[in-house]
Amino acid sequence: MLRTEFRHAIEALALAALGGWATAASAVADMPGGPRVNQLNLAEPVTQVAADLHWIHWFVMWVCVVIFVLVFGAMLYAIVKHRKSKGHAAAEFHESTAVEIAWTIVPFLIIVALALPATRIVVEQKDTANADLTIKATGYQWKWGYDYIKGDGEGISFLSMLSTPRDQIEDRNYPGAKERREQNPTYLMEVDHPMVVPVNKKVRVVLTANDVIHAWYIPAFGLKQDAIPGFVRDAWFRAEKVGVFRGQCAELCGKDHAFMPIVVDVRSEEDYLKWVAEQKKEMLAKAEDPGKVWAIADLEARGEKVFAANCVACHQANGKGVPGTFPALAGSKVVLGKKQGQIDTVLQGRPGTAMASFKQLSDTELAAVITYTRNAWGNKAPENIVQPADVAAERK
Ligand SMILES: [Cu+2]
Repeated sequence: MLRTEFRHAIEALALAALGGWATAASAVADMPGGPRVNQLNLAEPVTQVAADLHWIHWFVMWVCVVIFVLVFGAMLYAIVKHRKSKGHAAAEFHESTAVEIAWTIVPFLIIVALALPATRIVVEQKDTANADLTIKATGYQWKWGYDYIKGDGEGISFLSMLSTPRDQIEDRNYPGAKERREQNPTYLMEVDHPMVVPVNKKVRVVLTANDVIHAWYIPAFGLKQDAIPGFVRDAWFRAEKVGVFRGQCAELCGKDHAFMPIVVDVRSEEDYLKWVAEQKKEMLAKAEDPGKVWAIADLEARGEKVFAANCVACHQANGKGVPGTFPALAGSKVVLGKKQGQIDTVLQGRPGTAMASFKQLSDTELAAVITYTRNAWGNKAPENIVQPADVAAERK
């Protein structure tokens, strides 16, 4: 018995020593549109800017290598060739004008050689003029909102949220969660609605944020730009390949910073226009009458979905929250109290707490989710139904 345990321990040690790391890594597949297993270089470029960034990365790298070899080669040669044991004495001189001019001019020339191409690429990155399509990206804790504001698709607007199921993210209550997570090659890097753009078109991305600083980052596009509340920044890309490309929020933005991936679906011009037509049709169908009076069962069913998409990460599926961090909604004073109080909390957020404003959701969505919380988890609020008109009345 003890011998078996001993053997297992030895095996584990040997595996770790003999590349157990590589074996473990190979169980994970390359991510389509994301990093490859054991990828060492930068992401494969899909835009000219990304290709230029690759080039300058390796150019500077090789300049450093050449300087390194020259400087350390000369030092090593001097140390070995002129060592004291061979009878060499140190030369004593100072104020050598020739040397001083050389060590000023040579680094200056190196800096200029590095700065010229770098400047050209920075200027290229910042040139957002003459875009074919302009999309506003807004960072929220913790999702992205996309509004197509100019070009084909103008008027399309949606939220883009993590679509990895909670049962893969949390081990605790879900048998087999770990296995499902390992079999999902786009784990935490997938969204319900990706940004869709046409190939070979200049897309200008206008960035801002609703709460804290986020950053929009797609490595394959060579694009990374902070999204700052109260400010507007812009960037651009022209994707040269059809396909799906993935990135993540690149500015630490709170609890779920790791859970707001960015997915861009690059399509052929034709497929893009098809998508635009579909979206427009869907938007027309979805345009809800904000004056509609709903039945409570319909509001609850709708609200459960809104809760699962927007609230569950903090308040949890069982409505119990996370003690000490995120308040429970089951038995909550706000949820069981006057409806205006809860509508205000959801619309404005609670300054100084993690509760953000959810005013970007529609009146119907907010009415549905509030009604859901007032009737779920054994809650029996006296005012148990909130209609879209109630929410509209509280909006400022
Ligand atoms: Cu973020």
